[in-house]
Amino acid sequence: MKVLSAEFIKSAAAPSGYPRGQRPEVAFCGRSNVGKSSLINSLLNRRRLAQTSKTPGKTRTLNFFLINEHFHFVDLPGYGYAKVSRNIHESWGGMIEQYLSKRPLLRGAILLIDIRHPPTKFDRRMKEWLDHYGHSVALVATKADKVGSASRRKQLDIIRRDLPVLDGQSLIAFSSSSGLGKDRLWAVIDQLLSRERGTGRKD
Ligand SMILES: Nc1nc2c(ncn2[C@@H]2O[C@H](COP(=O)(O)OP(=O)(O)OP(=O)(O)O)[C@@H](O)[C@H]2O)c(=O)[nH]1
Ligand SMILES: [Mg+2]
Repeated sequence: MKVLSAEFIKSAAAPSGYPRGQRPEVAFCGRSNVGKSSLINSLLNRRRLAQTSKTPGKTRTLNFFLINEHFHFVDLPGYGYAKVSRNIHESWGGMIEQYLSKRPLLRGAILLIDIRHPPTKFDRRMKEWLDHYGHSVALVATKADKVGSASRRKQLDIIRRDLPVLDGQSLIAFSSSSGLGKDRLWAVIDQLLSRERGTGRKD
């Protein structure tokens, strides 16, 4: 995919704030600090379009980006970060769930897992939930620059087994710092975007 234009459109906490129109969307989800916003910047060749931080909990609402005037990327708030209050945590969960369950324009969800750690119960629950609702899902193992190639293979096997990654779902080792996995992930996103609306979805 050649990125000709990429811009931040809006932030939203509820469906009334989602962008209007019929542009297809791809959403990025995963634990706080796993690298969702960094991955979006890396895919779009922009350093600071999506805001990133060393501290988990940076992205707190749904952030919509318009790419090539044609489709949206949706940067979702992270889940599973223990230090936010229970209340906030629940409202984040609600925000993510509401979006993922009620957005007909959603063509696919990219679920990010940190390559250095086995999937958590939150990751497994998220994956189960996405599969249950019949979403097209692709898995990305982030921060691949932080492990050597032997360990990378081993960790990918663990993720594939524990999540689990089903037949037909991609699992891509990715690094926002080195660009590893970028072309493969764009190919997957291209495919998701070219699909007809709502194939296989259970609403
Ligand atoms: N080495 C390395 N660091 C990364 C990579 N991706 C993200 N990081 C770092 O991980 C931290 C978190 O990145 P973010 O992109 O803000 O993570 P996020 O998933 O958007 O986090 P929330 O918005 O809190 O949910 C930042 O310090 C990034 O620089 C990567 O591929 N390699
Ligand atoms: Mg973020």
